[in-house]
Amino acid sequence: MSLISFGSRVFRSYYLHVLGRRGCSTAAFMPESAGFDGVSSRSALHEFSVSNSETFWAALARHRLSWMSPFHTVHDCDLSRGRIRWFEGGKLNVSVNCLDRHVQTCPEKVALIWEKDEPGSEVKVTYRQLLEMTCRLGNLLRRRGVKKGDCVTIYMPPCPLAVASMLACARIGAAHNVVFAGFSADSLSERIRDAQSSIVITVNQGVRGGKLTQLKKTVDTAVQSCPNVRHVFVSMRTENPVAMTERDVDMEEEMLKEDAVCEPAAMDSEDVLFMLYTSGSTGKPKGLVHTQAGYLLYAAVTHRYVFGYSDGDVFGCVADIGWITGHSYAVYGPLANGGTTVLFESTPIYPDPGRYWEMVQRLKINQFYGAPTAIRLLLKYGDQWVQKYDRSSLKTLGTVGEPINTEAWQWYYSVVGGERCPVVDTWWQTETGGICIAPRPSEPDAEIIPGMAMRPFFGIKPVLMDSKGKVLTSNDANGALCIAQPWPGMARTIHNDHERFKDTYCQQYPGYFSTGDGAHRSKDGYYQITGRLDDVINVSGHRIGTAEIEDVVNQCPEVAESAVVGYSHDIKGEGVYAFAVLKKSVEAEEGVLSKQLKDLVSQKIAKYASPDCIQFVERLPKTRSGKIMRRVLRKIVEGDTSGLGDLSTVDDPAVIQEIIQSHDKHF
Ligand code: 6R9
Repeated sequence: MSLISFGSRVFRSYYLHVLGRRGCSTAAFMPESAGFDGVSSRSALHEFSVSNSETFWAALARHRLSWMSPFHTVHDCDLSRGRIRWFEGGKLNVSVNCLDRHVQTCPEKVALIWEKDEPGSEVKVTYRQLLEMTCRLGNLLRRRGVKKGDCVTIYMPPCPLAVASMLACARIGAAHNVVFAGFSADSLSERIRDAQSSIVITVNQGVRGGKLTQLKKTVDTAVQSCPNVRHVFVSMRTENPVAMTERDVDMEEEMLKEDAVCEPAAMDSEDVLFMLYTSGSTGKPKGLVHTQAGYLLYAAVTHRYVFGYSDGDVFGCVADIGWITGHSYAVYGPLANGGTTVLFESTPIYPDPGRYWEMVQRLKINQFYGAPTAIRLLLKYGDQWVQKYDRSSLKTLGTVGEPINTEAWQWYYSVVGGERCPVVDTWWQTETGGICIAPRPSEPDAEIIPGMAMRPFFGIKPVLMDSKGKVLTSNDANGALCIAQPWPGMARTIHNDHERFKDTYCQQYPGYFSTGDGAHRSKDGYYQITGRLDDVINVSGHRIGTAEIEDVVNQCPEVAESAVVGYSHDIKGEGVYAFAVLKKSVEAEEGVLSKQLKDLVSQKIAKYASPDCIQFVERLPKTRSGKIMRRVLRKIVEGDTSGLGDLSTVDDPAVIQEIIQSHDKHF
């Protein structure tokens, strides 16, 4: 029998417990707001939250978090200097908030459902079990010399021991640095060195889509150039042995020797909780730093209100824990709320394209949160893969990571959700810590426009800037999306590079947090993200978002997905170049289809937006988190294939070669 802890040595008896007992209280809609004068609607509450942010956030922080000592200052921020501090004076422990307080009220409630690669082999872990794993691991880390303020690197796929590792760091006051377990040895080693970790936690092998990956071997290679690494903790995901050295620690065996009780460290609100590396516009990845109280509070309240999460629900976020979405909505938000959260180890098409919906049926998932890229992929395979399964448990469908085109949105809403579930297109970033713009919360039947993130979350005040850095005050406007005042979940700095943090986020529009994204505010004041600003094309002086063109191209029934980039054009400044992937089994004459697509764009947007060139490709280059790498496509179009830039995040480098070859042949 396979167990919570890999390799079946630890916690065998836990499986004997009856799981899923309820009995935790159900909170009414934001009960904290009862004390806010004159607040009777969602929009009044939003208005209150931005105009009285101290009162608003203080009430939530007191209500939602358990403190060891109370904070004395709600916030002390100066965005222009990149100074962001929340809940100073307060002390708390994040693992106590995510575990101990729920163990007190409902110890046998399921905290984690580990959806392993093989369907039907899920493993459930209760709050009591997860606390015990966390404590044993916390004690082991302490014994191996990890102190408050150190940073532990975690290189693991989604699994209970990965979550326990994150929480064990939080328990003893160490920061964690989760590196997506698909990164290469070079990328891992760069991140370990930058984070100055002396401990790395990994598994012997990963299992994904029926294939094994040699994670321990990758760590072995990576740490060769990390002289600070003293120990590598290895847990056994599979039965296959791996070579162990003096430096390596058999994690599960050592955990058994540790006490199951571990004193939580009293942390200041602004102590570091974790860092997470993400790519910027330059080559070097940046380690964004999140701190304790503000991050946890923001993850918890956005999780509860954006998705309408209630006690007893099963939350299914399929993002990997190596990304911010996995941190905030597979781990911290749901656990802070005492929820049941799914850890998804597999892929959307393993063993077949029905995987998500079969899982929804089997685990009775109530909120499903995934990426548009996966929706577009599944849409290609047809409705039958969805309709085979009972999806009546679903209440809310979420998307994140990139703009969702209308066709994918409609398919998600109609076919997956049977027109019953609101689709929440959630906009946010590693930098923002949690969701900032989303259709919900709002009055239950408030409108949701396909492909629009719609409404700012409580405490978020979005503004659009014009090219001169002036705030655009009217509606029906396009501009650079900034956020006008700090919120608790925002990143505090870039590890070891506060200057870069200030330059990138605080100084472009002094006094505002600059997101790097473009957005449209509709006539009715709703927000739509148009894509990274570096993905906006200027054609003959007209600004056009690549996402807008893609949206139209994707509406063509033959097209599965597309990517549009700008390239330098003698006359127009920039031309429009589209890459299109056709649906399986489509047999169309490329010349005819190309003309059809160009006409469609002229018709739906404007003639200037019509692609100058359309290249049909088998696949698009993507990062491992599923983002299309338009930067690389732009270089290919411009013939600059020797300077493709940082490719460390590319999922499959062969795709790039395929596209270069077909580009050279045809254009
Ligand atoms: C959470 C996450 C952030 C960038 C962000 C934006 C894009 C995310 C989006 C979206 C349109 C949405 N993005 N959500 N674009 N609509 N709903 O993805 O974090 O990996 O840091 O990426 O992703 O461009 O700036 P991260």
